[in-house]
Parts: sequence; C-alpha cells; structure tokens
Amino acid sequence: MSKKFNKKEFINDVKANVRALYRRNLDEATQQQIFQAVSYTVKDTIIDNWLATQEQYEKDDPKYVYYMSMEFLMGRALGNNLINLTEYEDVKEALAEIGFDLNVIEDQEPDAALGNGGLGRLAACFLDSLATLGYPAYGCGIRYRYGMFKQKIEDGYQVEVPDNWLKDGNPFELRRPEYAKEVKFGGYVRVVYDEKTGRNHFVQEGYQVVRAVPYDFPIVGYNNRVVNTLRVWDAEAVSEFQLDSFDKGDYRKAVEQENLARNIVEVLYPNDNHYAGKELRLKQQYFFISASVQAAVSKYKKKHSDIRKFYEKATFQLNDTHPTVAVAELMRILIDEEGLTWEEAWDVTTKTCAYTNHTIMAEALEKWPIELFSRLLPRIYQIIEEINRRFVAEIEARYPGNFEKVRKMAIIFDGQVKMAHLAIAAGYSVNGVAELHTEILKKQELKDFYEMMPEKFNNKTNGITQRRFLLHGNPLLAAWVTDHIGDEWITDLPQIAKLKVYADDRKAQQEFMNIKYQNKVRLAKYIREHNGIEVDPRSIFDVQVKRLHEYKRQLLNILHVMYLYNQIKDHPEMDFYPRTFIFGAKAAAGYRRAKLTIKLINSVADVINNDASIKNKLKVVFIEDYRVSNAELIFAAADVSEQISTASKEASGTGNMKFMLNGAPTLGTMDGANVEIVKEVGEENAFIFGLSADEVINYENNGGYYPENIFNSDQDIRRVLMQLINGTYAPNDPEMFRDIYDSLLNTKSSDRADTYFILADFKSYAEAQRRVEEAYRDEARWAKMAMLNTACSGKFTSDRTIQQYVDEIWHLDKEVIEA
Ligand code: Z15
Repeated sequence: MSKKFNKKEFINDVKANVRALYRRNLDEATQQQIFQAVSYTVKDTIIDNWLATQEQYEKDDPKYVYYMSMEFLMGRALGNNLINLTEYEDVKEALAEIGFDLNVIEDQEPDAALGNGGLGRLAACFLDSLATLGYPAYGCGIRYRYGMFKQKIEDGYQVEVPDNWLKDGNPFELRRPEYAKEVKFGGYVRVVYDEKTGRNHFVQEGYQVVRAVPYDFPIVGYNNRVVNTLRVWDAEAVSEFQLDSFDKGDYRKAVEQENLARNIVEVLYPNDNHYAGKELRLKQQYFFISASVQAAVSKYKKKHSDIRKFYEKATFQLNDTHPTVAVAELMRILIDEEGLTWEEAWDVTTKTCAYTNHTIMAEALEKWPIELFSRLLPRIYQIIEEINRRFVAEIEARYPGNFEKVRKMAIIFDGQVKMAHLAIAAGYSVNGVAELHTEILKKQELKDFYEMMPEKFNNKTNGITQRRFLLHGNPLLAAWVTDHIGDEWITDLPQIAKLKVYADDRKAQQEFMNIKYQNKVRLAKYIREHNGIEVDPRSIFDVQVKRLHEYKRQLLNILHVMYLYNQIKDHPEMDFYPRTFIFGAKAAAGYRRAKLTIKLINSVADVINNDASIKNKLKVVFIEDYRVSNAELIFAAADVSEQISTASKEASGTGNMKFMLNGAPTLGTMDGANVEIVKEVGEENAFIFGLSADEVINYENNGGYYPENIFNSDQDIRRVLMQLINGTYAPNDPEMFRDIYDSLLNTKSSDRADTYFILADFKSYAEAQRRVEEAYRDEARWAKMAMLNTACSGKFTSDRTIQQYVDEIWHLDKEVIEA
C-alpha cells in the first residue's frame, strides 16, 4: 500500500472526524456516528489511491469498459473496502482498543440496494473483479433515492417499506456537479436542410430537460491501489433561469421539468425477470444512458480528435436490454452533434456496443409500444426506425421472400420496439451467462439471429467475488483455507483446489465442519434475534435464498416440507434427521402469486414450529428482508444449497456459486450454472434431480403435460395439494391458498396447468432429499463432500468471468498503479 496502516493515526483520525462531524468526543458518539467517522477515515485512504489511479489512467490513455446497468446491488461498502485495502484486521484491532466492535459498526451501514437480485449483484461482483484485475472501467447507473424496498413480514404477509438508504448521508459517495449533463425528453424533431453540407439536420424542439448530476463511488481493487469508479446519476431540475429564452416565464414548463427530475430517480423498479412496460422506467433508462454516453464521448474528446475511432478507447457492455437505448443515443450524438454520416456512425456504434442476455423468460422481454416510445424519445425513435429499415433490408437480402424471418427478427414490429433485437443487430457481441443458457439462446430463443450472425454469439459463465463472499462473509473458513494453502486464492481462486488433498483427512474434515457449525451458531443467533425462533445448529440447514419467482420453485420446496411433515406425523417412530428449512425471498410488489407463496411458507412455518409432537425434527424459518448483508451470514452457515428452478429457466444463477464456495453441496436441477458446478465437483458431490432442460422444452413445444395424472395416481402428492385448500394451514380461511392449488391443477383458468413442472419433479425431488439425509448421516462423507465443494469452486470466481470478457470481448489492457 502507499501508506502503511498506523493504528494511532487511525484512531486520531476517527476522533477528529467525530468532532468535526458531530462535535462530540468518542465516548459520547453513537455507533452510527462512529460508522460515519470510520468511513470518512477510510475514504481518505481511498481518495489517495483514487487520485493515483486516475493519474495513471490519464497518462496511459487506456481503453475503458463502460458497464451500463440499471442495477448495481452493492451491499455495504465499509467492510468490503477494508478487506480490499487489506486493512480489515488492523481496523478491527484499532477499534477494539477504543471499545468498539467493527462488526457492530458495519451493521450501522445500510445496504446500497440499487438492484433487485442476480443481475444487479453480478454487476457489483464485476466491478470488484475489474478493479482487482486492474482494468479501466466505469459502472454507469442510477442513484435511486430509494433502493430495493425493505421487507417486513406481518401476519405472514410481505409488507414493503421504502428503503431510505441515504437518510444519514453516504460517506463513500462523491458528488461531481462539474460533470453534469442535460437530458432531453419529448417535444418534436424539426428537419433543417443545411445548404453548406447538403445534409439534413435534426433539431429537437419543445422538449423537457433534466440535469443529470453524477455521484462517484470508489471501487477498490484488492491490494493493488486501483480504485475504479461507479458513476450513478442523480436528476435535478434545470432552474427557470436556464430555460431557453423561448421558454422564459413558462411557469408550467418549469414545474413540469421539476416534477420530471424528482420522479425520474425516485425509486428502483422492484421487478426481477419481469417487464412491466411503465413509461417512467423508459425515462429512467434514457436518462442514465444519455448522461453516461455523453460523458464517455466528452472524456474521449478531451484526448482525441477523431471520433470515428471512439471504439478504440471505449466499449459499452449492456447489462440486459435495459440500457439498449445506448445504441441509438450514441448514433444520435455521432450524427447530430459530431457530424458523422449514418455509415460512419453505424461503424462506430457497432464496434462499441455489446449485449449480455440474462434470461429466456418471455415475460422479461422488453417491447415498448411505438406510441409511448416515439412520444418520449422522438429523435431516438427516428434513429431506431432507420436502424430497423436497414436491418430488415439485410434480412430480406439474406432470405429473399421469407417474410417469416422479418416478422420474427425485425426491431420494430406489431407496433412495438423490441429492445433485444436492437441490441443484437447493433452489438458486436451477444453473450449468455452460462453454457446451457447460451446453447438455449442459440438453438431456441435467438435461433434466427444466431443463424444469421453466428460470429456474434458467445458464452460468459457468471462468477462471484470470493473477496466479499468468503474473505469477508466467512472469516473463519477464509482463515482456515489460508492456513492450509496460503492466501493466493484471494486473487486466484482456482488455487483453492489445493484443498482437495485434505478431503479425506479426518482432522481437516473435523475442522471444516466445526467452522460450519460455528457459522450455523452465528446464523441461529441472527434468527433468534430477528424471528424469535430457536433453531438447532446441529440440524441440517437447508437453504433457499433468492428472489421469489414461480420458475425458481420455492413452492416445490415448501410442498415438500408439507409432505415431510405428514410423514413425521404419520410415523412418529421414523428415524428422521432434524432439518431446518430456511427461506429468504422478496417478491415483486405487484406479483400476487409470489406474495401468496410467502404467506404459505410462513403459514406452514407457524404450524410446524409450534407442533411440539414432532420434537423439533422440523423447523421452517423465513428470514425477513433477505439482502446482500445478511446473505453473507446465510451462505456461510448453509449445509444444503437449494437450486431447484425448472430446468431451462434459470439463465445461470449466482447464489449457487456462493453456497458452493462456502461448502454447501447443491440440491438442484440441471439448470443454468448448476450444470457446470456439477461438472466441476462431480455428480457424487451434488444432489441432482428432475426433468432436463431438453425434456422441459420438449413438453413446452408440444403443449405441456398433464399434472392431473400425477395428482390422481400419487396419494402423497394429492394429500399435500388438498392441504392447500382444506384449511390445514389456514384454518380461518381454507380458501386462502386456492390460487396456488389452481395454478398446479388448472381447474379454472385457461392457462396451462403447472407451467413450472412442480408435480412432474416432485417425486424426484423428494428422492434427492432422501439422499441428502443419508449423506448427512455419514459425517465423514458429508465433510468430504462439503470440502470438495469449496475446493472445486475455483471456476466460479468473477475474476475468471471478467478475464474472459476482457480477452474475448472488450480487449482491455491491464493497468498497474505505481506506488
Ligand atoms: C435478473 O436478476 C436476471 C435476469 C434478468 O433478465 C433480470 Cl431482468 C434480472 C438474473 C437471472 O435470472 C439469473 O439466472 C442470472 O444468474 C443473473 O441474472 C445474472 O446473470
């Protein structure tokens, strides 16, 4: 490091900060105030490195990746920054000396929850890896005033509480008003013929404007002095004084612009894997994209005069289709502001933009109605129309007379703008996020595009950062790993394979399982404090934490719990290894069936946890407000990793990797990255069940299957389903779970029944669960399995993923920050 850590100095700085910020002495300060003071102290160190990084980049003039994303699910910054500065232990000791516990201080920090789930957390892991590997990168996003809602459980139901994460101030952010940009909405486009150039010019008039003001968050690389930037945009009203002379005194317009600014960054849309088609969402998208693209172009122009080579210094990675207007915004700037011809602008754009697809779920596809799109973004719409016209011409040239191809591939069709089609047509790379997912894209969802432009398609299997999810989240295991194989795994995770030699070593096994036990005690304490439920850390901790979605099949899990409960009640003498089923999940605020599933889980928990007759053999816990910070505790304490999506539906999954890293074998379907996890760890160290992706897709292409056959022929399943509608778990309202029952058996609706193949997979799942129990009973066998999961997790570091993006898509050069 540039500066060696000095305990005395650190304590003095904290003292000085408490005085300056709160006019208090240390002994009078609250934990929150200490958190702020410590954070400002840490920020000082970071600022030195931030400046050094910026200087180095300035000197080397490297190519940057701009990771464009509506979501960055960062979690807490303090602990992670200390970890990456390699000052965590020092600061912990220093604080202990003055009577503070770093863990308690860390708990004062609200999570930066500017994301929903997997997609947003992936973006956060990528930033960590980019900085650690020394690649020049900007994260570009939105500074939502309210992040992902906080979840309260009241009477078993989810209640959403606004997440006012900025209320105590954010010590790590830096407002940069000098880099503000203006973003225009609405109005109309006037075409002006220019005599001199003989070209038409396009002028947007009668628009509303918002000022985009960036806030920079430092992204600290691990032990390398690199500090990259996450730049998130806030919206402010352009004051009345700055209105065009034309608009001066237009009071109504000034008010409208103020409202627009206030609304635009107000709140994160809480949908995961679902497109809601809201106008404000499109405003958010264009707002941060326009500001980010303008900023990237300005930065380039500071050093370079030929904008036609922009792509040599910048590449835009579009995180799903949400930022895809970047394609048209870059075209607009290049043509309207930089004076390039269409062909020149298209050449630059198609060498700059690359697209990552994160889902095949049809309901997640963004298709904007033309009316809405063209009204909000008239010039952008015009450009997309022209992109479409030329793209359709290409399709027709390639497939003469084949209107089917145009119908399926056009960017604008049926009154809608199809964002995925735009991203593929304009991107130089299209990637999926796991091998299976990319294959499904090529063979099914994006078949026509793959056939026309196979060279664009590639796979980048997701990864996670071991620094947050092992080094920070599981300090006991991290220290044990380092004791055995050294600490290089922190930046080179594949080295963790060196643990394999300990897999059969009884002492190592016992140490490994003892650490797991201590982590279970830590989680049990959290559960006691937050749920008031007593769980036995000697029971199997069987965990499913992720967003609540039908395709992820939390319902399969809880139906199986109901089935187990029936068995235990019927056969009290049965030898049953105690289990604690742990759930954590937020449901999108408007997703009724998902919310009802939460109520079902809590209702089942209520009955089972209060039934003394089963002697604590079964417990069910729903952890409130699952988020990055408590996820770190949960992964560390898990015995079993539930990854039970309907095969083909989970593009990758990343929670699966976090469990694996922490020594929890996967109980899952052959879906997403589970396939690759099993390949790494071996089938004997996972519990695989259920239909394959091919089988599911086959059923789907042939009209589904018949769950009623299973219902009619299997009495265990029938009994569980009847318990959904006979008041077993809702004595005061037996109809409460009717909708869930109907979803499985289709007695009313015209939808296909059991769309997610829950009954089809039930028996196979129950059988896999029996194998889990059998394996767990054999202590040595389980310890070996758990340890091998950790040992074989090397592939799943986001460092590997990022290196592949760099080598195969972005082509960046590594930077080194001189001391
Ligand atoms: C989201 O979290 C994911 C995909 C989406 O299209 C949206 Cl809108 C949100 C998830 C996938 O469901 C998950 O399988 C994947 O691991 C993650 O993105 C990161 O790629």
